[in-house]
Amino acid sequence: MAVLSPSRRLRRTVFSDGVEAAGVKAYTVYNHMLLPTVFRSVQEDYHHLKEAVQIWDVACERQIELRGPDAGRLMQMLTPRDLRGMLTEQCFYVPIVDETGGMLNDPVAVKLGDDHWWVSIADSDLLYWIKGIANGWRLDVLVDEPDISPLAIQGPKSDDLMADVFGDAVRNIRFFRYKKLDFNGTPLVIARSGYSKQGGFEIYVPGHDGIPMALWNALFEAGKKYDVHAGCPNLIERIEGGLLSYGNDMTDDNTPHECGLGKFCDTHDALGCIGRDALLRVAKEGPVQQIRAIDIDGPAVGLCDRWWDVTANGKRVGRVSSAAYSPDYETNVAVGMIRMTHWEDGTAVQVHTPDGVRDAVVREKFWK
Ligand code: THG
Repeated sequence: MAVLSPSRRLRRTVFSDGVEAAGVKAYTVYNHMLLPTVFRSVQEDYHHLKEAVQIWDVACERQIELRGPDAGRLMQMLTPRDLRGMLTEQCFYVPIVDETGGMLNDPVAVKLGDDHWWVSIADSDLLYWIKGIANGWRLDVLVDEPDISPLAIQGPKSDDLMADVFGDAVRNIRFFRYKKLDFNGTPLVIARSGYSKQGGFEIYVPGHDGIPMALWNALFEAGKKYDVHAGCPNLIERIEGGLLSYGNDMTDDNTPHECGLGKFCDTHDALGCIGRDALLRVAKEGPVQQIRAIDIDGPAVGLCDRWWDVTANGKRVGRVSSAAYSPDYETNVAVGMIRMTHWEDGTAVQVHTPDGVRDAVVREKFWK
């Protein structure tokens, strides 16, 4: 593929200077913003992520801020997950659905207070849907995209590195909780979360006063003894872990139940959720296709930049949307949407990759 032409529509991030100095080799575009995809190689980055600690520029996980007396009400209109028990200092992974129950995004919601939320979005223009609802319902809430950029610290040595910069208090942050901890006199929201299964944190970094690059540099300085490297969400590791990618693995054609996100839905109790009636209908019948792990035989497959048909006895039974060769599991790991006739663990299928048909096996569990 040819290179992308830079322009101001393809937004740089507050960490881009550091990412370039660290030798980024490839980017993708996510929420109209640069997202690194490779530093040394996808395989080298993968091994290092599982052994050490990495700093990720995930500024493209943009925040949508809801502020005002109706912020909580608006948040519940967006998702079938019941938010009533959610506390300040908690983060929730929340499917966002439209009036048909179709997935519009799968963000992390951060509750800063009853009247103050951040929605840390995946790759879709969710701001306009939320603004439309806020205005259409005449809600008393401000909706915008603040200058806040997540920086992820991921890998087994994350706790040690973060404790060196923020103190031992970081060690007590529980999964999907956050604390506000000081950096150079500014309190930063630091959550134990991130788009890998290797453990770590996400720091929500404000763009002002030189904080982003000062923090970036402080983390790299403290990280020398842990072999810290710049990294990014890793294709192989996230498929092994079954972390879904909106726009790749699911779209607005899919319900949360098809995506295996039924455990994040309490549709009956989510009063006010815009997709509630539609989801109550589909949840009663159950989905007829669902996200599955798929083990593809043979040598390393290429990048999946279009859906690959999945067939059985010549009949289409699904599609693969993400795939990569896993060095640790010595097979091609993949994510796909599979019809219920073939979604049982161990079902043999064929995957139609651009360089030929491969034998494959449907799995009920992901690798990690
Ligand atoms: N962190 C933050 N914002 C994000 C992402 C993130 N926005 C974009 C994208 N990632 C949103 N998608 C996901 C997908 C999976 C998870 C988080 C965001 C995730 N899932 C865990 C799992 O499936 O194992 C656990 C979820 C839970 O148990 O609550 O972490 O990564 N800030």
